[in-house]
Amino acid sequence: MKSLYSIILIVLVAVNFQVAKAEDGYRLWLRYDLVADPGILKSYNKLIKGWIVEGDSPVIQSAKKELDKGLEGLLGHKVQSFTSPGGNGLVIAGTPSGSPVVASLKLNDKLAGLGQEGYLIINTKYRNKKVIVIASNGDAGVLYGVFNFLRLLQTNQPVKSLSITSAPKIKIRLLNHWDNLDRSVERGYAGLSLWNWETLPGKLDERYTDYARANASVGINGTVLTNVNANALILTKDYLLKVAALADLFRSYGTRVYLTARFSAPVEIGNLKTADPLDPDVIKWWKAKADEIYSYIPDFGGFVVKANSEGQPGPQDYKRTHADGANTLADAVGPHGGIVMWRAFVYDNNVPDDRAKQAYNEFVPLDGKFRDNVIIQVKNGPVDFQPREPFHPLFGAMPRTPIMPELQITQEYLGSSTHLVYLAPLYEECLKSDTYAKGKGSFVAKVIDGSLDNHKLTAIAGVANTGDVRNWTGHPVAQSNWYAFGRLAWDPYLTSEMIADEWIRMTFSNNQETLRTISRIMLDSREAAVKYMTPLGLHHIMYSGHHYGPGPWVSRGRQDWTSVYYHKADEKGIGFNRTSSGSNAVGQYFPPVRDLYENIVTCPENLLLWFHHVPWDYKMKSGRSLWDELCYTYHDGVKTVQLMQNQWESIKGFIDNDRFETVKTLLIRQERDAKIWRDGCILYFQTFSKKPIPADLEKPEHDLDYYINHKYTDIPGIS
Ligand code: GCV
Repeated sequence: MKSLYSIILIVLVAVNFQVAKAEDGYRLWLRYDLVADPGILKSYNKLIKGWIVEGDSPVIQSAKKELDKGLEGLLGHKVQSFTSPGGNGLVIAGTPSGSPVVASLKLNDKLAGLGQEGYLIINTKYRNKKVIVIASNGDAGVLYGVFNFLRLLQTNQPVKSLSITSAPKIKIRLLNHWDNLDRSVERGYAGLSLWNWETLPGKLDERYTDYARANASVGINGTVLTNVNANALILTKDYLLKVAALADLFRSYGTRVYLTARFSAPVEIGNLKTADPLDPDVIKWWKAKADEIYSYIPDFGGFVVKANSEGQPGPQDYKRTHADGANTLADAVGPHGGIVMWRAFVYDNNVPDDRAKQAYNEFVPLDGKFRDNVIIQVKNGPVDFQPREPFHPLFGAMPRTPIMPELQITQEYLGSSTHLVYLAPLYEECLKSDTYAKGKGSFVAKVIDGSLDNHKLTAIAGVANTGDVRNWTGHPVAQSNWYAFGRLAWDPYLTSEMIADEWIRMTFSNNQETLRTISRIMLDSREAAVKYMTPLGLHHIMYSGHHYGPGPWVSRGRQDWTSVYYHKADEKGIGFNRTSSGSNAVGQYFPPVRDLYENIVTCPENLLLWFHHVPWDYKMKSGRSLWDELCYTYHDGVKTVQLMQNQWESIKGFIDNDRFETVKTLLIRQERDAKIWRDGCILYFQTFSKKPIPADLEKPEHDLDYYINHKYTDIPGIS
């Protein structure tokens, strides 16, 4: 018996070593390695004998290439392509208008309502032969269907009786790159910008194609190439020709290009004396600029604009409203089919009101005043991409204006590319929040997919975490945030668990134990980060420059950029009173959300200090005092990171050594820096609470000064 066990063990180890190949992360989740399970591989090889993709458009060419490459890798041999169907086991992909074979299948009824990007994947018969059909009304849908089909194989799903229909719930699904023309990336932690402006338009790096493939594989259909802190030069001819070269390439993957527009461009590059959006010359200039852009890029998507925010120019410089500004640009791109995404991330230190309230105050009175091709881009929460925020009160509050969410994929406030933090739970928390704008069930997801207020223009943006490092995102697991954003943009009703499951299978392994372990780590990681950084509703208490480490003591400079403005710790307690007796930010939410937050008893404890200034002795639901709860929660966060390390260790040998070691090393750093957050914050807040750290908790290794003066030497993006 004992020897039987040994044989089984040897076989298992051998199988695992076979999959544990060298891996640098470049292939992302599109690895297409041979299906490891022999039974599953056999069943796929039995069902898939060849493929036929009819149509000549560049997007269909991309679909062909992907299917060819994917099948060869996954099935372990070149899978024949056919020009006409004959035998069993063909994968047929195309549109009724571009593919006579697909047309003859008479799928029009089934395809109705799926639009140009939706698709179906079914097992059916063609001239009495068993086939798998991937069909769409549009070429992009065929490409998305091909990626979905390959995902089924990558994740080892049965493909014998498929009946899949899928269509995006949100029309425009974008990455926003905060990339500068000198290739630095604002809040980027993965090297330089992907866009090599010096070598464009002549040289088209292979990375551009792989970037487009990765986006298309999750249904991202647009990319904003430049930083919202915009440089007007991008709108000059030389740069536009470079942009056009990228647009030509991305087009073959169904991806449109967008740019950020600097509001003062008419002055900076147009030699006008003003950028007043109602000035006739300015209006003329934007129209001419739009005509020029469309002459190079016929399917240019439009502009994103950050105006009158953090020092950026805007219409208010001329005593005009955000609507005046947005409409002038919208009128310029509108005739060409372009849109304007106007950001609501506006706040001003000179405005005495709570920063969290300012966007709502500014934008709600403008509801209904924007052109039809304007959409308001709103961050998920009212402050700024914090580890946890309540949903932004603008969701649901402007029923006559399309609203799109802006999520952050790059981990500006969540440990950059050093901490393992899977962000899908953060995105999901926002999307599934009930705004009650039209009664129960008015989820943020319904606001943004247009169903709540019947809007046709729908969009979603994610601030990219990509750069030119070999594995694209720095931390190997940060790739999952790019993936998760795309999947949720396609369908905001998916769950974090489902998305993690797919991503892990494609990126690491289909082995059940490995899958369970990595999934557990990922799903717990966001809450862990919240706990060791900003528990119980604390926010904006990071170091002021780099945002990586703690800085609750930051009190100098512009007050809405300090930490003391947000935590308001004093001898009595801690937290920002945003109830009706304080800033009344709660008043911006619809009842009963407003009442829920207003009342300290019903306010969720994970947002308590966001909405309330709470006495140190306040009794929490656990029975502990607020002070003790704060200490325990900080410690829980660090403990979870320690657990994550042990869990990660348990998959050694079950995945490739390269990525195993990279993540292991980063988790050690994450634990070290989570302790810095924990101990720095506890020691600082203790100067107000004057209470002891609970006896059973580990004591800080250093004194407060150490944490205040701490410098990081090994964190990307910080020097
Ligand atoms: C692009 C925060 C970030 C800035 C960013 C800004 C924005 O303030 O720290 O780097 O600027 O948000 O979203 O406009």
